[in-house]
Amino acid sequence: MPIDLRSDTVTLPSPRMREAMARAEVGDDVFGEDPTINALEALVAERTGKEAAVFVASGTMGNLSSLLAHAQRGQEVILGDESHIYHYEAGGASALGGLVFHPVATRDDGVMPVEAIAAALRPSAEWLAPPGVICVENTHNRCGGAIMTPDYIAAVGDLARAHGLPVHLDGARLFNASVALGLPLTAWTEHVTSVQVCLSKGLAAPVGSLVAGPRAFVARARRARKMLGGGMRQAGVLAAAGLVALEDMVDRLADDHANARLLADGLARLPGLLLDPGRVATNIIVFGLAAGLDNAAFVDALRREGVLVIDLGRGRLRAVTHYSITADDCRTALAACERTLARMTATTSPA
Ligand code: TLP
Repeated sequence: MPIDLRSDTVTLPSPRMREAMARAEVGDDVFGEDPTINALEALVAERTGKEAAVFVASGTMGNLSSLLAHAQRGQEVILGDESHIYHYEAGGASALGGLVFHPVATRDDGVMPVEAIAAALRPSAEWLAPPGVICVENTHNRCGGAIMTPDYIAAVGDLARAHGLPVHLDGARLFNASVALGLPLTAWTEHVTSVQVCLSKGLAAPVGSLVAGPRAFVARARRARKMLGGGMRQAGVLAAAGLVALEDMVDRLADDHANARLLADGLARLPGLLLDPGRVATNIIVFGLAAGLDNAAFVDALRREGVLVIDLGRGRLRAVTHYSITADDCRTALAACERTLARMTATTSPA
């Protein structure tokens, strides 16, 4: 078995999840009659301090349903130019919702300065696409799992309120931020209109995300979910795994963070590898290679050593710790990185 550091999405369901899935009480969720889904939605609404929540198939569907519920065709989605919605969600909001992405420059620490967001809000004029929603992401995937502080999210919330706009939080890994800072989800969610949280990343459930927010918004998100083909029937078998994820898997994210620290500190010491370990705050490590070393060649050579990482493009590589990665795996992966880099450096240096 390779040491798979490509993503925390590769996590397999725990034995307790599989048992819960087999035993789950189910019904037709499109009729609102699946008791396990209803329980999961109620629990996530409570944890996020929102009026209601809806279970969706994926983080992508959760974000898209949210954007469709917040904004009208021809309106702008103000979002980070390094955000997941902008890079990796197949342009769904534009293709399916007629929304216009307005990307805002993101700093290396994942923050879009509030002044930059403010500058992106176009004034009212018949020739300008008006803003419809502001999106933030926490933790920040492409910026190395960086945590956005509650104060920052509050400042974005204040700006949005002043302009009468909703804020959507892509909280695919909000549980990581919560465990890392020892704060409840509400420390962030109280400042935003809606939030999407994933059960299928570090929490290791096989499928599913939830969107939470005000009751009227969630009703619109449910309609959008249906329109996208995401109205599921006896999906309580999936929600059952999600309930176990929330019970068993949240606190243990601290282990993933400790393993990421171990790996990051080791990687930062390797010649040819570029990483500021001080930037690593949760379970994601984004790093680079010194000039002259090829990222794709590194990923390939490391795969042959039994360690998988991914190339994010633009000179960045990513390693993610999760439920099936132990501290020993991190030590083994480090040794493999060291050997790989030593070989690559030997072949690129002049004879
Ligand atoms: N991210 C995945 C994939 O992009 C490959 C990963 O491996 O990190 N928001 C954020 C911040 C995410 O990181 C992801 C998944 C999503 C949304 C989308 O979730 P899914 O994959 O469930 O649609």
